[in-house]
Amino acid sequence: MRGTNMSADGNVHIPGATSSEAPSVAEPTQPREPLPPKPDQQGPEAVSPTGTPTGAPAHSRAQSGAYLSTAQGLRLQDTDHSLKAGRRGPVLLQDHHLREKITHFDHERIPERVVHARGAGAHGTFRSYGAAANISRAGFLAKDVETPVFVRFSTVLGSRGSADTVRDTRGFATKFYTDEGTFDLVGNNIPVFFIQDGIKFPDIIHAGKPHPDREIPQAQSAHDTFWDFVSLHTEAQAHTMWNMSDRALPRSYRTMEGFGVHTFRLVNAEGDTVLVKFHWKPKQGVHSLVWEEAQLINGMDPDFHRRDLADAIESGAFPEWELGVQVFPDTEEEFFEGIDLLDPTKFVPEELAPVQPIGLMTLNANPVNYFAETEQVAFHPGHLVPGIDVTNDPLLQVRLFSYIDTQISRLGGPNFGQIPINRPQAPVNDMLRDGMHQQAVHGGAAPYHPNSLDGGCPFLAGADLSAFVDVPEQLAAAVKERKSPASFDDHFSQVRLFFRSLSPVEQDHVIQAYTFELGKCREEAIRERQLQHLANIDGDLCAAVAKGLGMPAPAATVEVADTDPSPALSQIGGTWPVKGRVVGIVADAGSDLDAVRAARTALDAAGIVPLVIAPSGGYLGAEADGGIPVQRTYLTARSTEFDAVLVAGSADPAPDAEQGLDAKAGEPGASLDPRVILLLSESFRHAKAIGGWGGGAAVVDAASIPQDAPGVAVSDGADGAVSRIQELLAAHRSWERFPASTS
Ligand code: HDE
Repeated sequence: MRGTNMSADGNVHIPGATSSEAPSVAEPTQPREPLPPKPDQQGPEAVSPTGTPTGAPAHSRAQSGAYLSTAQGLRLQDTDHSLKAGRRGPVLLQDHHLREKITHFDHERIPERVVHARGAGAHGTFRSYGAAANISRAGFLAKDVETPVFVRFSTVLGSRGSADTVRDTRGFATKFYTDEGTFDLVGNNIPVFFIQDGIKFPDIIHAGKPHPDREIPQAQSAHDTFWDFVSLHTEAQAHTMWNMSDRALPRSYRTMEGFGVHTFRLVNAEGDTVLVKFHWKPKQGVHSLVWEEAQLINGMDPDFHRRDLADAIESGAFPEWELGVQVFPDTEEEFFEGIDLLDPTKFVPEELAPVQPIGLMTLNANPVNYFAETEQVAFHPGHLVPGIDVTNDPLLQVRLFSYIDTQISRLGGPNFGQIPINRPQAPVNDMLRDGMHQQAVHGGAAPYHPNSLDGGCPFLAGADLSAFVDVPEQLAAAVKERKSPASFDDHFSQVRLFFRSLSPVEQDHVIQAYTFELGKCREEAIRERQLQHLANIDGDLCAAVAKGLGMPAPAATVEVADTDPSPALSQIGGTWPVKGRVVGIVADAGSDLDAVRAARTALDAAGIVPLVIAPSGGYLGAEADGGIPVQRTYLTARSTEFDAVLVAGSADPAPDAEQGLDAKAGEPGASLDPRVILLLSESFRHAKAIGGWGGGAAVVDAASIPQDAPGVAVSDGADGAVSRIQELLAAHRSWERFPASTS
């Protein structure tokens, strides 16, 4: 196959194919049916608007026919000229094709989500281990049951077109299409939330969104209104600290944990209940970007996370998460080890309640159409199934009002559940009727209950027939008032716990993040107010941030309880699978091409994507003789795209290195290409693995990278460097390269 997706010498697959067939240079003129979806793609299951299997292939909803038509199926002979009164005359109102085409175009946009507007989705399956079958009667949690899922990951603050790698919380929303109805687990990648009561959600979001006058900054928390609110509103300090940590800069959606945040109530077949917190544990490990890298990516590839997810699935590196639960006794006070389970600003350390795995989710197909699936998917925490119920967490309670409501304005009416991606895969017989965009054709005369005219249908089921039965709950005698329980008043102890549980390098990142964000606030009063909270959380943290801001560090004003650290909160110190990571190989015509070829094959075999970076595009070596296709040139490559870099060439300046047209170009006569030096120095700074052989050693030296530095693997041959680079990748980064200031 031609092109840079497939090498001429083998089967190394480079993801990112644009369509299911490689295009020809000449415009095709032979009529034919639309191309099928790409092999990695899958549409929503082909069920009817009321959940009945149609037996049709999922792709049956795509368009068919070889000829261009109107929306009514009328074939067209011309779509490039409007119907005019004379070639130089005005356009005629009569032009039905023009009016249909333009009118539809004018209405292509729908309102973006008010939060979580930017996202990426994927299809997959969830296979239950059966480990939760004794605590929940949910059918999809029984042993070995497989349930189709659709997941949408998102940022919170940015608009739909904003960049992926901003500092922010990520949404992690999963739709389980179970036989008993759809269950939505609408979580985040951070286990705590900014507010304890949903009535404040508009306040925190208004504070985080761009300023209302200039509408800046986009997708950022580093501005005055955000810090104004969180510093006046101390319950936000917990989530704010998580947002200042590496968790807010995930390397990939694939390397994020997910959390249901709230406590849920599970009920089993006997009616026994437990309280649980849901966790998604990525098999790929929890990994993050470093701040400078994240900022560079926002310019180099604002779609970084979206692309990474799609590429991984296309490459067969299917992302996997284990669903797990922390289980707590369902006691009257709803506390566990002194932690109020109804307070969503608190988490339960895993050392106190281990996460018990209950199933495995695998994402194995990309959507066919972004708008139809990822944009139109509608989640709702109130989409529950028998065996899973809500608690009285006041944040969750308000969410139960919000999510249906928002879909009505976003998706244009109350029938959003009939949009293909939202259709349940269980029979729907709901007595809800009519409304905008109704797609069902309801039969019968009596959409009410009870009736005799439709033979009494639909009937009510009991728990034995999978009906949802609200868990009866005894409520204590209480006063109606706008107040929170006293246990919600501790706003600092878990923030301290979180900070003190991190490794020194992670603590450094937190300090740098606070310093950066507060440094971007214009108002000194806000910085001062936030520093006071940091003083109450941790004196060393406060002192380090104050130093960076050039302000005095205040003394603590609040007594905060010390708790044991939770080592499980640190992301550093393990090894993880390397499938789906990206390695750049710098090579040129003078490189040992057999060694480059062998390195590509070895990396590909390990599930790693090898991208060859060369002075110019095309092939290294003659294409006809099995030349190696080049995926990036020195001009188009940037370190941010790679998890590790191998240097297999001399990095002589490329033909365009001295033209001065590119800010990265160097001085005339330089002995090495400045873009390669930049690539290596950035990779080194971002604690990425660097390897090389042959001429590579000299290039590493020229980039002022000590060959004996941690995470640098220069060896005589390709084999050694390639295997060492895989070991280094498994640890994600070589953090030990730089001493942490807090160690
Ligand atoms: Fe959401 N949230 N939220 N939220 N949320 C929405 O619903 C809302 C909260 C979360 O990929 C909206 O369909 C309120 C917590 C995710 O489509 C909206 C409150 C958590 C997504 C809404 C919260 C979340 C949303 C916007 C406080 C983590 C994206 C569009 C009471 C557990 C889902 C939409 C997707 C989306 C309201 C708090 C997670 C406006 C009122 C806590 C992952 O309904």
